[in-house]
Amino acid sequence: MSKRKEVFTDCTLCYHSCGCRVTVENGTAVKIRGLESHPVNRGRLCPKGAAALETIYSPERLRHPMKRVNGGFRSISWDQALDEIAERLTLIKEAFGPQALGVFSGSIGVENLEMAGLMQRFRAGFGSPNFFSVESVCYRMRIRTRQMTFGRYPIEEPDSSLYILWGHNPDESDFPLKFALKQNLSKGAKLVVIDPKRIPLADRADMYLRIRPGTDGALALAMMNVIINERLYDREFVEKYTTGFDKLVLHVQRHQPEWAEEITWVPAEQIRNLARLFAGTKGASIFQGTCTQDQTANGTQNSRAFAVLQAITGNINVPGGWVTSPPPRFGNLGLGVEGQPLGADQYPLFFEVWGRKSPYGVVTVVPESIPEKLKAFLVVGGNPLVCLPDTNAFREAFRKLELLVVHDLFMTETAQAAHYVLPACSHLEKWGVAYTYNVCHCMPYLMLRKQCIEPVHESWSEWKFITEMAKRLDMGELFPWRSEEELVAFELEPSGLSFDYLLHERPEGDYYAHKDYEVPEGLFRTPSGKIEIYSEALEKVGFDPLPAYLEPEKSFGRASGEFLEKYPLILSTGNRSLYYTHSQHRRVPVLHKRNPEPLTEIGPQTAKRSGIKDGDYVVVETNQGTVRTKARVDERVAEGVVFVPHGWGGEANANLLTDVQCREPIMGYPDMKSLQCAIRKG
Ligand SMILES: Nc1nc2c(c(=O)[nH]1)N[C@H]1C(S)=C(S)[C@@H](COP(=O)(O)OP(=O)(O)OC[C@H]3O[C@@H](n4cnc5c(=O)[nH]c(N)nc54)[C@H](O)[C@@H]3O)O[C@H]1N2
Ligand SMILES: Nc1nc2c(c(=O)[nH]1)N[C@H]1C(S)=C(S)[C@@H](COP(=O)(O)OP(=O)(O)OC[C@H]3O[C@@H](n4cnc5c(=O)[nH]c(N)nc54)[C@H](O)[C@@H]3O)O[C@H]1N2
Ligand code: SF4
Ligand SMILES: [Mo]
Repeated sequence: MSKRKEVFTDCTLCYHSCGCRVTVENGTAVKIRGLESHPVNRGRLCPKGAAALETIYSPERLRHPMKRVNGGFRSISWDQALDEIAERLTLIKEAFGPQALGVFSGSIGVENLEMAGLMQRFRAGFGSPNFFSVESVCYRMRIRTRQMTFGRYPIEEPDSSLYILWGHNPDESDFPLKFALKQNLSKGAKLVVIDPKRIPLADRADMYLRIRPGTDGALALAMMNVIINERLYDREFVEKYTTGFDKLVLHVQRHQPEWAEEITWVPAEQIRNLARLFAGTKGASIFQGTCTQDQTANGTQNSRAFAVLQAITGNINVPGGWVTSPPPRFGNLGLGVEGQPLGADQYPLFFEVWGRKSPYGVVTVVPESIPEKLKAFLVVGGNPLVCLPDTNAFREAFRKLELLVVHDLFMTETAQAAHYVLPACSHLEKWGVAYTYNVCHCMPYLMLRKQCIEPVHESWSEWKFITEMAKRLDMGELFPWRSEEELVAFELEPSGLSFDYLLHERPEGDYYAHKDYEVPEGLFRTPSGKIEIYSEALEKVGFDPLPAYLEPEKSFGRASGEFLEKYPLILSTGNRSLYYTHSQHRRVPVLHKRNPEPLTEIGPQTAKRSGIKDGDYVVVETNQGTVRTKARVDERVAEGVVFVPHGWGGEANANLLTDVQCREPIMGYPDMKSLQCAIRKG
């Protein structure tokens, strides 16, 4: 008799963690659908999620552990692979000290608590502070900055009265938001789009601002100028809850809309109108791009400016504004370790604010740290040789490693460069905790990720891999959980929602805390107890304590005339595609069919000037390298701007163009959005 079951679990193919129901027949997952009772997606799945089974049962999944031998790979057993890796790690530790090990997890580790937590525990047990992740290229900067300003992390509520999509395109990158937004637009909510590309949502917007990439901070400062000088700010909120407003008043006087018009390409009148609309709406939210605003010279200050705009208009803890909710309480997998990770001395605010430390090092300093400081690198759930900036710099550095180990589902570009490649379980093959804030008025939500099927081929979960490796390095006692279920139960225990409850009573998940719109005493956990418009934390490390504007390093304002002559166009990389997560999913035929090739996007005038027609092959060149793709000529793209998508490998890899030395000065993020390039037919 055939055995059939239906399992409620979450999708981790991107960080939204949508709920899904998986039908399993005789041990094989045969169907996947969206889970109606899950508040993030309410039964819907995006094309990636709907095609999850094709990813999981892909014929290209890694089958066995592999070892590099004579430039090729040979299959070996898990036991042998782990014995050899442990032996090499021990030798490296003896010769160079434990800090010579770096561990890295990609965006998968952001939504996969077990992955990131186990990696942190492993590196701490080994004695190395060097944990890196995409957190130092992605939205951690915004979290850090909001923490510095509010003492906590308020976020955009999906049901808003005024959506300001500030370098954010939910149609491609934010599946849950796109539904909330469209529903609220039909109920009368307003929409503003600030983007150098007229994204389709701009056609429905009340205002569309075509901004020069990398100049968002100047626009935000000019909005403050208008809001303050026209007395549109929320006086009561400012007086009661903020500190430093008087200094801001003086500070923004020089940032008139006309000043910003020259920098941003946005007409001064439009800036005034936007400032009035924003300040005149209670329940307005800036939805800042999830990485767009970080990967640029003014990154930290952009996030500061958005935080201050929300604060001075009183759009904090009001329905539709930025809202705080209680942080999750989980059993802590990460452990403390002596010393600071690489990059912490150069970019101290990324690592520590008011004694509150984060576990992350700054990944852009990794290439220069190899081979002197790092000898071994362990990559779990990431593809740095496509996704981190400056592929050539990383590739060259990785070549100098004594040991590179990759744990992944597929033979990625990074895996191809490794000494050992280890097959990993997909999310349907392991247990875990799925949590999210960004649903139903930001109420924090927890779900149990359930193992639906047995591991495919010889895949191991992170728990099994790390635990087995730890045993061989004499730190088995740090990993006492006898099963993955035990580990997950440990994580869940402090949350108040137990493993058994989430397994048997609420398989669709549950809210783990309630949120209200009050501003109770002690909400803002800053040294002053108030929202810090003037940030002493920034001042202490030598940066402007008030929101400021810095031109992109390679742009008109800062680069030499000679450089700009050679690279006259602005380059922005990494606009998302609904069909892929970063470098993933290109092997899935239904997804590949929908987005079959990388396309460099330019406006019609820019194309004409370079003699390029839609569909021509083009070469995009920066001071770092070249990329070759077909061109898409699209009048939606601002003239003078070139968009190259990221995540494609080979000659289309956008990170052949980026520069690991071109960094945001406060937190060390790479500039991926406002570089300079040239384009030609080729
Ligand atoms: N389908 C899918 N979804 C994803 C991901 C994925 O790979 N695939 N990745 C996830 C991750 S890890 C992240 S970080 C997020 C990224 O999410 P976001 O950073 O929000 O990126 P996008 O939604 O692609 O929107 C970027 C928009 O910003 C515009 N833009 C580019 N440069 C500038 C600029 O300088 N200023 C302004 N104002 N606009 C600019 C682009 O034209 C584009 O429309 O997406 C997440 N969601
Ligand atoms: N030029 C440019 N570059 C960018 C960006 C940009 O905008 N422009 N955006 C950056 C941003 S914001 C981000 S977040 C990064 C993303 O960078 P990465 O996270 O490195 O990118 P992915 O391609 O998602 O790599 C994830 C890898 O994990 C594997 N994987 C999936 N599930 C599991 C699992 O459960 N276990 C294990 N062990 N492996 C798994 C996948 O097969 C894949 O190879 O890219 C960055 N790169
Ligand atoms: S948006 Fe798509 S890929 Fe992301 S979690 Fe939801 S269904 Fe999965
Ligand atoms: Mo990201």
